[in-house]
Amino acid sequence: MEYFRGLVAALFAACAVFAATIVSASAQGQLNVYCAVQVEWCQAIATNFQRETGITVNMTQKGSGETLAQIRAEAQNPRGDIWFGGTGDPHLILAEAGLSVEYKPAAIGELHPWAVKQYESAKGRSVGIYSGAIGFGFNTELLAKKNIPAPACWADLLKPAYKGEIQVANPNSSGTAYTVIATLIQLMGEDKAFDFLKQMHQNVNAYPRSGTGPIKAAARGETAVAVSFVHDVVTEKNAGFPVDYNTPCEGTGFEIGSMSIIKGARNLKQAQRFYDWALTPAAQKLGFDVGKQLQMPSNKASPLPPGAPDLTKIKLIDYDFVKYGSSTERQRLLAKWDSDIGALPR
Ligand code: S7P
Repeated sequence: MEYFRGLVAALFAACAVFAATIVSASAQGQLNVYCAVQVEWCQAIATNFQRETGITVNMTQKGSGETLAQIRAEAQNPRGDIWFGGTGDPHLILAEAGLSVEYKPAAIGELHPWAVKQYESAKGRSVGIYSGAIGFGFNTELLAKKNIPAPACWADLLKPAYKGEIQVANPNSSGTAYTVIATLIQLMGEDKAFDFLKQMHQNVNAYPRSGTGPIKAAARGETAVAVSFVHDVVTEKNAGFPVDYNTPCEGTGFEIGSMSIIKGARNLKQAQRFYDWALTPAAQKLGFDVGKQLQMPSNKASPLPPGAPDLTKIKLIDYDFVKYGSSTERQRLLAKWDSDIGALPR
């Protein structure tokens, strides 16, 4: 009987703790995060933020172009509270459309100038969380087997040796691929850039949906060359795949991976708390810790992850984020890509 009483008391105590946990979790509220980095990193921010704050995180992972399209489609009835990650241009488009809200993060004074530039370009409606450069990833074993040199310059991608050997993502869904197009235009001028893309089309075997699709395909030996962010190449290399990268000899573009609070966010306070948290060095380590993600973090106190491409050693163009982050320019270029490149036979 004594044993039975003890058991009942223990059960009551456990129920009370459980109920208190639920009350405290719901008291902290919830947060709906749209996440455009790789899924391991997305899961880590959800788990860690939830553990540290008691705020329940619901996370959806998608590419940059797809996230922009979703937020636009939901504008009358927003379901997301915050957009974390993805290339900076679509975040600027969101800001220009008035679909994100101003917020001055506590850490603004601790950020690299490029991250603050994103904040200023968006008139306070977005901020840089990381940066990375475009380059060429390649499968070293496949290239050796086929006796093809690793591409070192944009011009190399047009050579007959690469026929059917290259992948680059579709710019409609992928922020990475849009960055590639904007980069080529800034390097060569628009007409030459589209001529280049037309010629390169002869060598392209697929335009996957996701920006990391091409380098994952190269890692698996399904394509020899991937045009992608070079940090994504190192991630595959660290996972043991025979890949390496070069950055283009003519110069290359880069991203300011960004974050924005969605207009009409139902959980605004929680979104602001996440915004501040995501800019701390402790949170900025998570991408590397869990998914070996190797972007350059935006907080000056966050160290460059070991093995990450050093942007100061890459020939970067003076990327015009405002121009290529304007919705008219983006829509015009995507329509042109669809008609001039996407519609070409293969
Ligand atoms: O892996 C991380 C990363 O390269 O992915 C983001 C990218 O925009 C999302 O993929 P999409 O190209 O499919 O949009 C980059 O911001 C990030 O560095």
